[in-house]
Amino acid sequence: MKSQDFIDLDEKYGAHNYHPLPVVIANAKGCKVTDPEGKVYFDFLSAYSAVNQGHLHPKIIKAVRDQLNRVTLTSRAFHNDKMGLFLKKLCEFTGYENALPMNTGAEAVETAIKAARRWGVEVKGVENGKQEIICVNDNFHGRTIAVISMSNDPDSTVNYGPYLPGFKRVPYADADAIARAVTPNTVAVILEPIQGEAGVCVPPHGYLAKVREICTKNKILFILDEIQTGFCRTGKRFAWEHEGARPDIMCLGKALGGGIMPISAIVADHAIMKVFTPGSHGSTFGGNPLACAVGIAALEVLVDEKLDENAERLGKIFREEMGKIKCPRVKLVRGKGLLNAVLFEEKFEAWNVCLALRDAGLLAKQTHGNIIRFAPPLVITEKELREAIAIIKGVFEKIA
Ligand code: IF1
Repeated sequence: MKSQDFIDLDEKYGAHNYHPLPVVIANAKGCKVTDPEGKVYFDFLSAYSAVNQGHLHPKIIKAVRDQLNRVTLTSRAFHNDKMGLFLKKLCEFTGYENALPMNTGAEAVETAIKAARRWGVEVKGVENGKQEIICVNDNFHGRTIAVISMSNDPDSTVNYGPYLPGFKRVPYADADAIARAVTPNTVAVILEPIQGEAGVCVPPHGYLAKVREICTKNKILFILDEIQTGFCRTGKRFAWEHEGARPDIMCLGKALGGGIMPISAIVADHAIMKVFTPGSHGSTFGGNPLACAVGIAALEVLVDEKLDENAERLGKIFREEMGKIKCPRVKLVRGKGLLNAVLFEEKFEAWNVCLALRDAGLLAKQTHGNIIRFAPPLVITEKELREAIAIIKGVFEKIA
């Protein structure tokens, strides 16, 4: 079968809830993927930062194989001999006292919302049903009904009502707007330290620290969605570290699964996590031994290979070299670490650029029409990165 045959199958049998770049991936290794015809591409999307450790990392694959010979699923009705080790590792990696494992990013966000609402009643003293959570414009936290109730993106919200009440939305990167939105019923503020889907929007330095301060002053939980920015992507283990603005709850996902399977979690200290009591929350698959074996290896790879330092160093090179490319349609290159985006002028259709990049051997995806996100696996070497930049340069300099 050829690429087109696979695309036709998706079109015929799938729901049409995506419009993918016409390319089929059949194999992958490290920062490269291969199509059924054998053409090799740089992967500059990394499954939206879920493969920070690179495709098929040997250490993570070994952990999977070993665990497959033992046990894969127990449910939480029983203990298993992997979950505790995973939670310990995750707590040590993040610097929090407790972790609660789920599967997808959206579930981690749901878990954080539930934790905050309970904490609001049981610790802060808000009347149940009156809890308010402040979120920000252009957020992306996932696809569930609760989560899209925070969104102002018509693509992900239209005709899915009724939406969940209890959210108040304010402009992003405006700490004063958050302060103004606070009421005695506010239990939490939730935001992304860098907005991924919005086009890699980096807020001005100091924003996160100010939000942290507002939350502390008003006894409000500061929740950061580090699902896309976390696990070394921005040059630190977590993006909040750039400002020392430690959140009360972190939502984690994507790269926690090492590119193998969906694994998510929230982390928080005991004073917050204690609101969960037996039966109050859970998941059939959350904390399963296969996921935990993967998670342990995924975290070890980040530490052993110093992927934070690699992202920091190569990110600087990337932005510097991209800045040198002569393309009058490019307005701005922005990002942190290896989470970067190129902004073309307003109304520019970047889809054709992504097609040209594909033909030249590099996969990237546009967002909002005129923005292309560049986020390779963090295991990419400087030599590979420079090869990739040469490909991008070749394509960009041909744009009329
Ligand atoms: C898709 C976007 C990126 C996320 C943050 C939670 C989640 C995500 C900050 C939910 C997920 C994914 C979802 C994926 C595409 C991708 C995405 F374009 F949709 F917005 F990365 F920018 N918080 N982001 O970025 O995690 O439940 O999906 O595990 O196709 O929806 P999930």
